[in-house]
Amino acid sequence: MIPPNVPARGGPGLPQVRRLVTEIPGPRSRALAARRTGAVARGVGETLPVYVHAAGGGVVVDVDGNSLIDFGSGIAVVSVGNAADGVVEAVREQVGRFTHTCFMITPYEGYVAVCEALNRLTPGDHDKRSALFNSGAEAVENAVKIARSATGRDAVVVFEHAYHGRTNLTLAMTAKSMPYKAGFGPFAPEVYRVPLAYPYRWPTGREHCGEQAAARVIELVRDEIGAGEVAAMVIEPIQGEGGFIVPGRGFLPRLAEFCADTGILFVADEIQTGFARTGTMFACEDEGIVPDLITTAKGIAGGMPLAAVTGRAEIMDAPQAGGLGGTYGGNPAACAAALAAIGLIESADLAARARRIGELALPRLRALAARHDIVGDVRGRGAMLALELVRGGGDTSPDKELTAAVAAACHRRGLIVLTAGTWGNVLRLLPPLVIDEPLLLAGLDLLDEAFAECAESAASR
Ligand code: PLZ
Repeated sequence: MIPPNVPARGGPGLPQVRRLVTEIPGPRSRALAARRTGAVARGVGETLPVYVHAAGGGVVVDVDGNSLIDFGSGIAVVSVGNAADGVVEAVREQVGRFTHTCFMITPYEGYVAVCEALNRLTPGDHDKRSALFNSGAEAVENAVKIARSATGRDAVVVFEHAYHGRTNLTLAMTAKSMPYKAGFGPFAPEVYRVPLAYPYRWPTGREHCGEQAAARVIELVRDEIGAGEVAAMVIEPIQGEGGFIVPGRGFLPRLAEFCADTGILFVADEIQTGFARTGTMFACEDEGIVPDLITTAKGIAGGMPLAAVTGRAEIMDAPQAGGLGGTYGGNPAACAAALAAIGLIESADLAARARRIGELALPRLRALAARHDIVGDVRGRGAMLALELVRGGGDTSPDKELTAAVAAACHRRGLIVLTAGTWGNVLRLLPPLVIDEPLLLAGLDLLDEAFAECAESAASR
């Protein structure tokens, strides 16, 4: 049943405005939350318990008829907008013909076409191959399988603050204990964690961070792990869940060069950064990196579950026939959605929109930081932006409680924002790339208000 005050359908036709008609969450959402408690396992997290009725462009409309501004995109997924017209039509057309056959049993064109698109769009003009999966974690797992098969080596190098997923191997690769890893071990072996070039917290300052961190990583890999044991170095070109940390310049190129010299495969996890989010099709293009393998998901398919591994043909073709796959990987509806979403990203030049979002938002965020010393760092690129919150008054210790309070103050005002970071002290902004400029600016105004409210109480503690 469609509740009163809510539109029948979502998509870009929804009024692009914030409109609050009840408190947040409203009564219908609260009733659903009560049902959830009795039905859904506690371990499945929740950021903002407004139950969604429809969404599109830059808004999410809840079951009470509130229209919220979306600075989360379902964690960087609906970059082309929720229920984008082309995506919805493509999925409808596909599921009207067939919903599933399993690509490994009787294949279909959509899967091949998505692989062709990935091979064309990912960095490097060498010969490439791709394989499709359902989730980001599954893509990362398969990248490791492929790297091990191609190199005959076991070890995997990952970084501080990394996030690669929640399956057993990817949890071993993920850094953060609470809530991701605690109680879920033992984890897969042969995963080694090394330092990340984290400019804001680099002991000798930002300037030499990239170079010094790379030197330290190389030393650890060469002397302690043993470069000849390492199949892959897996890195997010800008860390996602770890707090939108943009590695110090020079870090990625130096590591890519070291990997090339030592036969280690350089794997870019672009699951969160990919598909125009940071202002280029892939974030590693910013420093001219050409990864051996690249993992993608999220923004690839406008909200349908799809993920991929793409890479050098000789590496991708190393595993034996039948060694890669899964019942649903590259499901036809997800492939149809991906082809439509990729079409929109290219035809509407959403990379340029992402850069524009950064140009509009970064000065606003810097001004916010100038007003409130609890904002320790402003960072990000394109439409992947974050504020790192600290105690203030010269104390740069992370302030998780304050971050939660600011997020809650945004939520009460009808602005969906997410948090991130190993210490939970990063507020991150991931608007859909199609968001209207007035709506983006309205959201930034709400962020200012939320900070004004919370900074007062922070100052009085
Ligand atoms: N690699 C870089 O960002 C997913 C996870 C949210 P899946 N990030 C959001 C949560 O709390 O579970 C992610 C990522 C990077 C891998 C993944 C994993 O992708 O599709 O969630 O499996």
